[in-house]
Amino acid sequence: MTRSRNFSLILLLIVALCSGAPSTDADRERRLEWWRDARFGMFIHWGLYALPAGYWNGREVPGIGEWIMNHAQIPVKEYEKLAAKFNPIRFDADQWVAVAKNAGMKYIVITAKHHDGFAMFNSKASKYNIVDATPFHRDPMKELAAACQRQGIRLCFYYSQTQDWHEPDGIGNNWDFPDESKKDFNRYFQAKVIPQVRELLTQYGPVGLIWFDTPRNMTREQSSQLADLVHTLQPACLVNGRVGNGMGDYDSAGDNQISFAKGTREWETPVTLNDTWGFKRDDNHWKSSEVLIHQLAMTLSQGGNYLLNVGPTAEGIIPRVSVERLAEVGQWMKVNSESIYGSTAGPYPYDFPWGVMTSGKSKLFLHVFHWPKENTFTLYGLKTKIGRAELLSNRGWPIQFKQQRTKDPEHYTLTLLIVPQPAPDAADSVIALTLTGKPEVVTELQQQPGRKVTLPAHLAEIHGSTAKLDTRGVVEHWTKKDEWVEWKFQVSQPGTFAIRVITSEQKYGNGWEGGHHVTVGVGGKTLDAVIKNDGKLDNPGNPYWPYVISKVGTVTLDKAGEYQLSLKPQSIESPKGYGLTLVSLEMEPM
Ligand code: FHN
Repeated sequence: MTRSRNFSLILLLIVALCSGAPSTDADRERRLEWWRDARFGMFIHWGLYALPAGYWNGREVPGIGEWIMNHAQIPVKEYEKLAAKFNPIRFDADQWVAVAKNAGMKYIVITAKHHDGFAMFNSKASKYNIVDATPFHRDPMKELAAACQRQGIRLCFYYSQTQDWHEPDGIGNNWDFPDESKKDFNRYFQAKVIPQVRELLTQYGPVGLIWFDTPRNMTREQSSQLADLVHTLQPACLVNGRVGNGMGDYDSAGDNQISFAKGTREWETPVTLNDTWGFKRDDNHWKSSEVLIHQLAMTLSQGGNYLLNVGPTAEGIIPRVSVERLAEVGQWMKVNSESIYGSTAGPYPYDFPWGVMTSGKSKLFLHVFHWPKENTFTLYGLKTKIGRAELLSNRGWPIQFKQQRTKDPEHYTLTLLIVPQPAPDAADSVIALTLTGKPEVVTELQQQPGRKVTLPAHLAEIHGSTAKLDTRGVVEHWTKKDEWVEWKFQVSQPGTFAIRVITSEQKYGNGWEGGHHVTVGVGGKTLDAVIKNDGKLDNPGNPYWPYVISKVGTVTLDKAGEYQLSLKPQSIESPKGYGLTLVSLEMEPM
C-alpha cells in the first residue's frame, strides 16, 4: 500500500471519528456479543456516602444510602467535608475483582460518579474527585482496570448524567440551588458530563459499557451526544438504556425488577443484595443466596442480564455478608454456569410451577426450584425430540426418559423416569435436555403436570385502552370497568379447581387497591367475586412487589380440551389511581 493511500485511509478514519458517524445495527450486535455471553455482572455503588453510612448528625436517615445528601438535604459545603475524611486504605482492587469472579460474574459496573457529583476517579474536569479532594490520593478506577485486566473481567462505569447535587446547574439539588430560573442544565452537561465521560473512556483502557442513570430531562440531542461520544471513543463500548430517549444499546429494567415477560429487545436488571445500593451500616435485610440464584435464573429465563450490587464501606471493604452470599452463588455457578453463560430465554412464553427455563445452543435448561416429591419429572409441550437428559450436577449419568405424543387433542409429554431424591441443589437443580433439532414447543397456555393452570397477565388478551402491560408483565392502570381480559388455555386433566386472582401491590408495598367487583367466566359458568386481600402470596423472587391473593370460588371443567376464561370487572375502586393490578389468575386443582 502506498504512503498516500495509507494517509487517505487514516484521514478517512479521523473524519469518521470526529463526525461521530452514527453507529449501525451491526455495530450494536457486535458490541452486545460479550454481554450476551456474560449474563451476570457486579454492580458497585461506592462513594462519599459510604462514610455517613445512613446516619447524619447522629440520626438515621431513611431510604437508600447513596441518597443521604438528598434525603437529609445536606448543604454542598457540609457534604464536601466528607471528602477530607474519605481514606479507604483497605481498598484492594484485586480482592474486589476476585469476589466478582468467584461469584461467576463476568463484568463489573462501578459508580464513577453518582448523584452526589463526586468523581471516584482522577478527573481534570472537576477537582471534586477522589485523587484531588481526599487524603487517599489514589485512583481506584485505575487499580480496578488493572485488576480486571489481570483477572479477565470487563470493567464498566456508572455515570449519573443528569442528577448532580454538587453543581448549581445539575438536576436535583433544590436546597442549595432553589432558583430554577438560574439553572442551565446544558451548561453543566457540556462542562462536566461530556469531559468526564471522555476521561472515563480515555484513561482506563477498554471499557465494557457506560451505565447512565435517571435520564429525566435529557433531550434527544443530549442523549445522542452521549451515546455517540461513547461509541466514537470506544466503538466496542455499550451504552445502557438509561442514557435516555431510546439511545441505549439495550434496555434497562427498573431497579430490583424481576420481569416475567420477555422484553422487545435485550435488557438488564439491577438488583440490591440488601435494600440499599450504597453502604448503610444498619441495612441487614440480606437476600438469601437461594433468592439470588432464583432471580438470576428468572431474569435470564426472560432474556435479561442480572446485575447484582455490592456497597463497599468507606474503608474499602465489601461487607462480609455480601462476600459470603456471592461465594454461595459462585458455588452454584461452578456447577451450573452452562445454563447461564451464553444462554438466553427459554422457548415457552410462561414460567412453570416448578421453576423457569433457559436455552443454550442445542440444549434446554430446566431450573427446578421446587423439586418433585415423586421420582419422575414431567414436562408438557416439548415437540422436539431430545437425545439426552442429565443433571448439570451429575453429568455423565444420563436420566432415562420417555417422549409421547397423543392426538385429539394434540398433547406432548416428556417424562424423566428417575430423578434422585432429595433435590441435588436445594435452591435450583438444573436439568439439561440435549435437543436433536431446533427447539419447538406448544406456546399456547396449558394445564401443567400436577393439574394446575396458571394464566399470567402478560399472556392475556386485553380489551381496553387504559389497562396496559408494564415491563414487568403486570396489567396496570386498570381503572375502567368496561375493560376486561381473557385467556385461552388447554386442559388435559379435567376436574374441579379453586380459582384465585393474584394482584400486585405498588413497589415497596406502597399501596394496593381492592374492593373491585369482578366476574370470572369459564366453561359456561360465571363466578362473582370481590377482589380482596385473602392473604399474601409467598413471592421471594420478587420481594419488592408484594402479591395479594383473592379467592374467587370453584369451578368444574368436565372435559379435556380448549377453554376460554374471562375476567370482567363490574366495578373498580381506584381512589389512588392504581385500580386492579393484575399478575395472574390461578386454578388450583381440588
Ligand atoms: O437513584 C439511583 C439509585 O441511587 C441507584 O443508583 C439505582 C441503581 O439502578 N439507580 C437510580 C434509581 O433508579
